[in-house]
Amino acid sequence: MPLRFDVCRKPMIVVLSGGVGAARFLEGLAAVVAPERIAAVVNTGDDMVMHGLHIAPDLDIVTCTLAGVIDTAQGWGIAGDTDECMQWLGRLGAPTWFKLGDRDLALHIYRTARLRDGATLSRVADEIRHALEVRVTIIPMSDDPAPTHVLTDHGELHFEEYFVRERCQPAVRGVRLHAAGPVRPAPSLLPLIASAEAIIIAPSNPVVSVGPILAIPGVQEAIAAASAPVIAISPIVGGAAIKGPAVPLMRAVGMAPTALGVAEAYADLIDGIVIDTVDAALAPAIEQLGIRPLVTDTIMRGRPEKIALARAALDLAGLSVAATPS
Ligand code: FO1
Repeated sequence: MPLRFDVCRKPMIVVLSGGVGAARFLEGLAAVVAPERIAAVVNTGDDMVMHGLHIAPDLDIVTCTLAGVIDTAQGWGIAGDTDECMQWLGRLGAPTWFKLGDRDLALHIYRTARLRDGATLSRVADEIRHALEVRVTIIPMSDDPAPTHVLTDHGELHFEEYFVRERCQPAVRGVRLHAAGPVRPAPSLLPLIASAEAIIIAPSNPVVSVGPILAIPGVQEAIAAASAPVIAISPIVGGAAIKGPAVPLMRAVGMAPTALGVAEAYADLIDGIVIDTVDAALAPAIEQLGIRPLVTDTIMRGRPEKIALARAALDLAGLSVAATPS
C-alpha cells in the first residue's frame, strides 16, 4: 500500500524541534494529545555527510525517541546498539569521533540510498517514521542542505565538529546558518504553519536548533501571519542549558543566556513562554515584552514531568485537553 505523503490539511499542533530536549517534550505531548494531531518540524542544520552517508541527527533523535527505541541515557543513538562497524572503520583509519552504532547506521544507509534514488529528505523522513510506527508527523525544516557552521578561533567548523569532535572547547566568534547557500522551506512547512491550531517552539537551542528553522525565508512571516497561538518553552534554566552548548552560542550571537534572553530572541513571534520556577523573577520583565510567562517545573526528569510540561504548554496556548494522559 503506497505510503501517504500529503500532509493532512487538518489543523495540527506544529512543534519547531531540535534534538534531545525537543524529542523529550514531544514524548510528553504525544501522551497528552492524539499523536496524529502533532507535526514536528525538525532542524537539519546538524546534518552532515560522514562515511559517505547522510547523517541527520535531530531527525533521528526525534523519530527514534517517539518510536521508543532511543538510547535514553544519551538521548541519541539506538538503545542496546553495538559498535562493531565503528570499530572496523577505526581499524581502516576512518574518522570515529562521531559515534554511529550498527543499528543507527541502518537509518543512514537507508536514507542515503533513498536520497540517491531521488527521494526528498521529507519523503525519506516520512518513510522512516512510518516504518518505525511513529504516529506523529515528522518533517525536516527543508529538503535543501542547510548546514550550521560555528565560527571559532580554530576556524569555521560544522556544528557537529564543534560540539562533538572539539567538545565545545574553541571560543565561539559567531554562527553561520545555512552555510551551503539558500534554503527553501520543506514543501509542507508553510501550509502546516498557516493552518496550525497551535505553534510550539520546543525547549531546544535557540541559536543552532530553532535558529536554522526561523532563518528559512518565509517562515517567520508565516508564523506571524498564522492565527494559531505561538508559544515557546525556554531551554535555559537558571542561566544554564539542560544539555548542549546553548550558553556560549547565545553569548556569541548577542543573546542573553537566560530565559529572558530566549523570550527576547522570539519576542516578535511568540504570545507566551514557559519558564522554570528557578527563573520566576524574570516573569515581570518577560511580561514587559508583551509575552505571557507561565512559570512551572520545566525539567523533564521522567515521563510524568514530560507530560506535565506538555500540559503547561497546551494550557498557555489555550488548548484544552483530556484529563487523563494515555
Ligand atoms: N553526540 C555526541 O556528543 N557524540 C556523538 O558521538 C554523537 C553521535 C550521534 C550519532 C547519531 C545521532 O543522531 C546523534 C549523535 N549525537 C552525538 C548527538 C548530536 O551530536 C546532537 O545531540 C545533536 O546533533 C544536537 O541536537
